[in-house]
Amino acid sequence: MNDQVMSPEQRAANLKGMGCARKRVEDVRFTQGKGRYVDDIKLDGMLFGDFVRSPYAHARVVSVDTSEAMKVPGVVAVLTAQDLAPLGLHWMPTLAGDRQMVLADGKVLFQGQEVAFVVASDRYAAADAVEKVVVEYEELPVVVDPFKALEPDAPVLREDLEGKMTGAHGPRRHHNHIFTWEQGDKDATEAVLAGADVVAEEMVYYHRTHPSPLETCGCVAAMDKVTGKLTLYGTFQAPHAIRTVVSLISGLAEHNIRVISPDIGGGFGNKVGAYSGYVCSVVASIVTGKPVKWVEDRMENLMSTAFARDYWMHGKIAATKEGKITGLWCHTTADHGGFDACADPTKFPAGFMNICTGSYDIPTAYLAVDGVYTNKAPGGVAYRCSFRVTEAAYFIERMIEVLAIKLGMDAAELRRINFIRKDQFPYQSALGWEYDSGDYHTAWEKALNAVGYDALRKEQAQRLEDFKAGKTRKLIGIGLTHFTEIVGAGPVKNCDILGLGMFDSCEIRIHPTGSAIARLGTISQGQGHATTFAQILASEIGIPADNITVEEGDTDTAPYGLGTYGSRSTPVAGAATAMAGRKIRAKAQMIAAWLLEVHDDDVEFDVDRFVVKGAPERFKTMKEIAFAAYNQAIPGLEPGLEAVSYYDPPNMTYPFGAYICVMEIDVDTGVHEVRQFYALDDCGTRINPMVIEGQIHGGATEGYAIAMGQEIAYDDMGNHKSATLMDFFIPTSWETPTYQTDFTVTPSPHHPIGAKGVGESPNVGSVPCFSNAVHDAFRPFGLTQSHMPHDQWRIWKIANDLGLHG
Ligand code: PCD
Repeated sequence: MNDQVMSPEQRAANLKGMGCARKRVEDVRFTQGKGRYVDDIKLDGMLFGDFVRSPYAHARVVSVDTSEAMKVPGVVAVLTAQDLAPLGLHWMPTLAGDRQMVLADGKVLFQGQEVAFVVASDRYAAADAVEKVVVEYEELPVVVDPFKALEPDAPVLREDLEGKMTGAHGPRRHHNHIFTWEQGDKDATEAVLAGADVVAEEMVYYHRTHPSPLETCGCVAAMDKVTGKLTLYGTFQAPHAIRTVVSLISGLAEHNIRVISPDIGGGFGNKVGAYSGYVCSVVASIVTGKPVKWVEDRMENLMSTAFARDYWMHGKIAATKEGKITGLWCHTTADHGGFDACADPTKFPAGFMNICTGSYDIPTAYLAVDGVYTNKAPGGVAYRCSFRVTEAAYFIERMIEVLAIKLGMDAAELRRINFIRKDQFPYQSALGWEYDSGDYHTAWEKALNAVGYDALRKEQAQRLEDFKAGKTRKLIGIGLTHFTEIVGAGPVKNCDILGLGMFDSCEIRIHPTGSAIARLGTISQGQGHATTFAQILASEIGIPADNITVEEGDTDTAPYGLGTYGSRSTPVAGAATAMAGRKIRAKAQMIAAWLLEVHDDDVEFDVDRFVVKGAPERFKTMKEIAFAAYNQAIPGLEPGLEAVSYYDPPNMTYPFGAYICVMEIDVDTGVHEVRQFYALDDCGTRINPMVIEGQIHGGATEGYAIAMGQEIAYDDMGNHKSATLMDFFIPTSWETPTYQTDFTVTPSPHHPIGAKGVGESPNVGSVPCFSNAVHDAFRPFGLTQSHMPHDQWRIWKIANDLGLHG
């Protein structure tokens, strides 16, 4: 069929644009083992770096003797803080306005901290030499509990800050205190609490965990001494920001630095920050004039590069007897480890934790967060979470359950009567955000109906009878969650990282034959941007997605952008893509009008062409227009068809979802079984339903891991107890539940295509959902709060503490 006779629907389908479940184009190489990851990069004469790490969580470094290590065949250099000091590189700035040791300078503050960097001709020689570096330590008292860290006589962790009572985020009131961040109205909230019919209070702990991507962090630094150009390949979620930071801290001119993020095997927030390995590799390459590769192993990844969560959230929630919430109060103690290296926009030391009023119309609220130093690894990354949104969602979704218990109400009903109503959007929250759009009641009813909520409650009640009658040892828990996220950082006016405004970008070049390349400031780590961003463009400019290459991650070619994390690519770079597409379309319209010999206003866009209004048989396809752009002398128009857009979003987007989990719990063994998991997501306009479904499956599986077993644990001496995958729970297909996905569509009013982010939603929403299911099973026996992860032992312990073991 030629395109004269195809219907607009058929032509639209050919584009594989927005809404199409287009197969992921990147999977052609991934499924054939043809991806190119950092460790696949092999350069001539490449050397390998490896770290000597501290066995102690807190110790003075008395001496470092590298002489024996230097004798190991193949060893080229061993760097210590002393070598980096003359360059001013023994410490580096963190994303949170603190500074962090690149290599131990006088003391170590967490187990696994980098002490020396060995550079050798191969990785084995480097590892052998690591064993030969002799470090003399003098142990110091260890603090792993953030509450103990704030006691008056707690050991001083950061001696470099001694006497400095002001930090990056205001006053410090103790030597291990980092900041206090306050939002909302304290007095008003306390007045509401004092006069409320009902107040529920709880300490909700979201334990320390780790993103643990399949591929660990790594880089290859290659300094070309002839051209003076440094090429840095790495697992970077924000390649442009890394280029700027490398320039600022190394003094190399930014145009002489080229940062390349090749294929990335999962990021999940782990690859946002800057790590010692990057700095040491760059220095080693500059010093030796050879490329230097550093790739951490699994234990190093779990011990040193980043952590997530570790928030102690003390909450109070006030309501009327009928269950209308009147106030929310939260005080969080945030354990940041040895250095404050949290990855958050500069003005938000506790990220977007102030979204903790969730999906509810809460008139009065107050939030305070205290950041605290302990002898644990630094990081505080947004593990599939837009800067502490997951902590906020967990907090409010637990507090709602706790309030329901106090009120003796059904938790689904309690949510229903407190949701922000559809007609209240845009909604100004008590903690400072303007929610763009939402329709929570519709989503909630759809979810409850889909699982047959009333029947489930009846079944649960019957099971409880049977349990009490001694007929069964299994309880049923029904976990409910309605979450609201805030993603797409962000307006430049209030979101920056290290002073870099958080816009994003897209540059499009249409080739003469009607195909195109689009380059973006973001970088896919598995999300499928090459697939989905081409779909946005296909719909915007009428060129089939299959004819559009999407390229990211090379700072020499891509326009400047802030990268991919915080589910910001769709809200920000996706918007830039649509806007750049519209610029192309505007020029194409002028070309078409000239070709058709009519006025610009007399042609209109129709899927993949411009047609003369009222004369549909007269048209020029985008393919024809592209050719003309390069081959016709059009009066008043430059040749070519290119556009670039830098997009500063007017607001963030607020995706939401309704999740329900049905869990069977064996009281005697603590073994659980997820019988059903239903996930309804509303991310506004959906670009690719299949990609979205994949995102939900992946994120919910991470959420399942976090809620049911994954934990970064330390003993009292600061020894890391979960640095291998034997101890750190990663679900296999065996444990992974089956998911049922669903959706509603409430477009974002300010996004050019109405899309909101979705990548993080399933992690944010599923953790409270799984956790609420566990709690719900034991609600009839008086359980109000039990900390995650709900592994077998802890569930058994709940039952035992409640006297259910006879
Ligand atoms: N989408 C669609 N539609 C809508 C939305 C969205 O379709 N509406 C799609 C897109 O396009 C893409 C995805 O989906 O593709 C996602 O998106 P978003 O949400 O926008 O996001 P992004 O930015 O792109 O990404 C990020 C995210 C995050 S953040 C995370 S963690 C994770 C997620 O993503 N990571 C990952 N997902 C994933 N996947 C994979 N595979 N891998 C990875 O690594 Mo952070 O902050 O970093 O923590």
